[in-house]
Amino acid sequence: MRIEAAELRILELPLKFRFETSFGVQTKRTILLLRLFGEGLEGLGEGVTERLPLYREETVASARYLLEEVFLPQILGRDLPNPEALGQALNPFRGNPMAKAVLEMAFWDLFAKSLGKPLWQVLGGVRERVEVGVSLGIQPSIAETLKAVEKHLAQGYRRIKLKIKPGWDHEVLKAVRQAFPEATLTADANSAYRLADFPRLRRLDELFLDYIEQPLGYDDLLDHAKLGRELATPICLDESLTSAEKARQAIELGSGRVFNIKPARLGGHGESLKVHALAQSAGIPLWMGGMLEAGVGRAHNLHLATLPAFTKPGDVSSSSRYWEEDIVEEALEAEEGLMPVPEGPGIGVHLKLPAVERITLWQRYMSAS
Ligand code: OSB
Ligand code: MG
Repeated sequence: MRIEAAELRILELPLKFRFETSFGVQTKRTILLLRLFGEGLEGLGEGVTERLPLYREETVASARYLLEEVFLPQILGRDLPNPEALGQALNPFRGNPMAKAVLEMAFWDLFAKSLGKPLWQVLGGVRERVEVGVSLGIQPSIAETLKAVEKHLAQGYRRIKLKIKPGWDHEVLKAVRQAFPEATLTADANSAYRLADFPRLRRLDELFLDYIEQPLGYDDLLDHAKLGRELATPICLDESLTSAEKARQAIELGSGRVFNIKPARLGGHGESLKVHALAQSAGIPLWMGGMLEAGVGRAHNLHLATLPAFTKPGDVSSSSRYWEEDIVEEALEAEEGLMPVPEGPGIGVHLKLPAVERITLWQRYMSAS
C-alpha cells in the first residue's frame, strides 16, 4: 500500500451535554481528523487529544506537530505492505501514543479496505454487535444523577459508570445503588485519589461496584497494586495503560483486575492487539473505553471491541447522545444496549464532508513529492 497523500484537519464539535470529570469540564471536542489516501482508497483516523493535557500529557498541538512534521513526511510516498510495517516506521519515536494512533488507525482502515474486508474481521473479531453502557459526568445534584441513571437504564444500556472525585463519591453512589439495586454500576475517578485516601475508597466496597476505574495517579502502577490488595472492589486501569509493555508490568504487579482499552491511548490497533493477547492469557476481562469520539473514532472502537476478551460493556454509546450532527453519514446507535458494528470494507463509515467543512478550524493537505 503506497501512501500517496494525507489531509489533516482540526475540527471543533460542540457536545450536547456538559461533561464534568475530576479533571475538568468539557463542552466541546477539538478533534484531529486524518484522511490517508492510497491506491484510490481513503483511510480515516480520529485523535483523542485535547487542547490541554488534563487526561494524559499529549495535546492537539503536540499530536499535530508530530503528524505534520515527523510522522507524515516519514511515510508519504512509501509503500507499506501492512500495519506492522507502519508500526516499525513509527517505532523509533518514543512515547506519544495518541499522535501515533491517529495515523496507525487510519492506516488499518486503508489496509482493511485494500483487502475488501470490514476492519473487525481483519483484527480477529468474533461478533457483529458490542455490549455497551454509558459514562455519566458529575451532575449538579444527586437528584439529577438519579434521573440520568434512570433514563439510560430505561434505554437499555447495560452498565452505568459514574464519574467521581473526593467529596462526590460515596453519597451519590449509595443513592444510585439504593434506587437501582440490580444495576451494573462502576465509578471512574480519573486519578483523583491518593493511596492515603484508602479509608474513603474502602467505603465503596459496600456498594458492589463492578470495578473502580483509575483511582490513583495517571501514570501509576505500583500504588494501584497496593490499593488493589486492600479493596474488595476490583480496580480497572485506564490512564496508566499506554502500551503493551505497561500492560505486561500491570499484570505482573497486579495493578488492575480489569483493563479499559482505548486504542487511541495505546498507540493504535496493533498495540491494542498485543494488550488483548496479554490480557487473554492472564484472564483479565477487557472493555472498550471512550474519549467522547465522533463517528470515525467511535467506528474504530466498535470494530476493535468485537475481539473475544472484550467481555464487559464498553463506553461506546449512541452517537446521538453526544452530537446534534456527527461527522459521518452512518448513524451509530445502540439498541437494547447493543451497538451494531458498521458494515462494509474498513471501518464502514463515510465522512459527511459538508458537516466536516463547517466545523474545520485548520487543515493541511500533504502529498508525496
Ligand atoms: O476516563 O474514560 C475516561 C471521556 C474523556 C476522557 C476520559 C474518559 C472519558 C469518558 C467518556 O469516560 C466515555 C465516552 O462516553 O466516550
Ligand atoms: Mg476512565
